[in-house]
Amino acid sequence: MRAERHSTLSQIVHEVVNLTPVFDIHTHLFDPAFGPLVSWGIDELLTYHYLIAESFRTVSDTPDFFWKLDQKGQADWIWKQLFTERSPISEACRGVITSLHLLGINPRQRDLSSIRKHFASWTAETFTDRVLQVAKVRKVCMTNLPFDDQERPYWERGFQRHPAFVAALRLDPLLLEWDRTAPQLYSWGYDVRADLSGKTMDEVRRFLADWTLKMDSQYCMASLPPDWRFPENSATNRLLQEAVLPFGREYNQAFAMMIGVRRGVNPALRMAGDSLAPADVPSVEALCSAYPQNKFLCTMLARENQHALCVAARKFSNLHIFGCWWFLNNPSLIEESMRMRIELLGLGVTPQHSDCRVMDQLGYKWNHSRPILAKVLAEKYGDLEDAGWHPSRPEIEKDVHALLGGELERFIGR
Ligand code: RAT
Ligand code: ZN
Repeated sequence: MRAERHSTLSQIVHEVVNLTPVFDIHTHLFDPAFGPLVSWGIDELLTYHYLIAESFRTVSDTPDFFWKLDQKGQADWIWKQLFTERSPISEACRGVITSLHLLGINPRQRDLSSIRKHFASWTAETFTDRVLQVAKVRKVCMTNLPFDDQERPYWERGFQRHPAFVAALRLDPLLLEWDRTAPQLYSWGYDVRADLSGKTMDEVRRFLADWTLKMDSQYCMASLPPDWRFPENSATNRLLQEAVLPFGREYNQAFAMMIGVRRGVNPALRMAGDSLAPADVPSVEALCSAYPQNKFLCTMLARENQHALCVAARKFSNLHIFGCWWFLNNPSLIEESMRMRIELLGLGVTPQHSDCRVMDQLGYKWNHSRPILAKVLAEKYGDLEDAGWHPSRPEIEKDVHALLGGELERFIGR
């Protein structure tokens, strides 16, 4: 009887998790209106930086030869190294296979040129709509960089926005490379100074407000190195405290922190050369405590930080934690962290985001994460049932909606 009840409940949970549309709160995807900046198709999938890093595990050469190839040549080489000379068993490799499968492309022949032909009939627009439908993603948050010379002109000109794509204002250059960013802001008409004196902070706030309105940004964000500390006297913290946080309070914009990346640990791998280290959770707690009127989102890259970060979120209602980021986006670690977060935080968390860079990846990332969420939730609802609480389907639907982006929308007030 108990086993039967659990299996019906588990079936309902799996169904609901599979059907609930997701708000994917952090990606590097672009609205199709960004034309050439939109990344999709098999060559982009194969040259994803996760796969570049893995492909160099298979050879002892330095990567120089690889960077001289055009993208098709790079994709051919990665396909050979990771898909034909050995089985594509890693999570990122499996992702390529799942992405193809979800698009109805059978990769069994192991023939890259015939796979390429399947993509020829799509445009960025039709492909985007197809992927959103297959992945059951209702809303995608981009990562938008006004400092980027390719991206900025689209915002300045304006464009017809796709209803599923929303923006997030990325601030890494502002917070981490002020020396280089100050002249750029100055040349755009903001009266800022390299030494942060004079009207600098007012002008940075004006810049943030202008771009938030231009993009209709949902929140602003930065990725911070593991050695970021708060409080501490640094240009990063001054800009944060005197510009970003006052702006956030005035415009009701949460500040998202992605902490723990060590950029360029192996520069020869270029974008694939970043690594990680444990970050400092007490700094996040100190920030949340010092600025109770600000809202903070946070994810950390190191597995070692996940427990303390959950505890921090229990202490500060202005802190919302999210995602299994990058090196944590693997089934074993996703399961561990989802279980821990739900046990410690209930539904007040966004357990996953995709971090997709290539449109096709939306299918695989959610296809791989949903069953894990369903497994963990089925277990938790089963335990609840044993304790005498019988969750109804509408209640489960409401909970899953919260976990798949709804709670984040509530938290940021959008
Ligand atoms: O996961 C990634 O693709 C990384 O390259 C980073 O972009 C990271 O997600 C970030 O937003 O900094
Ligand atoms: Zn990212």
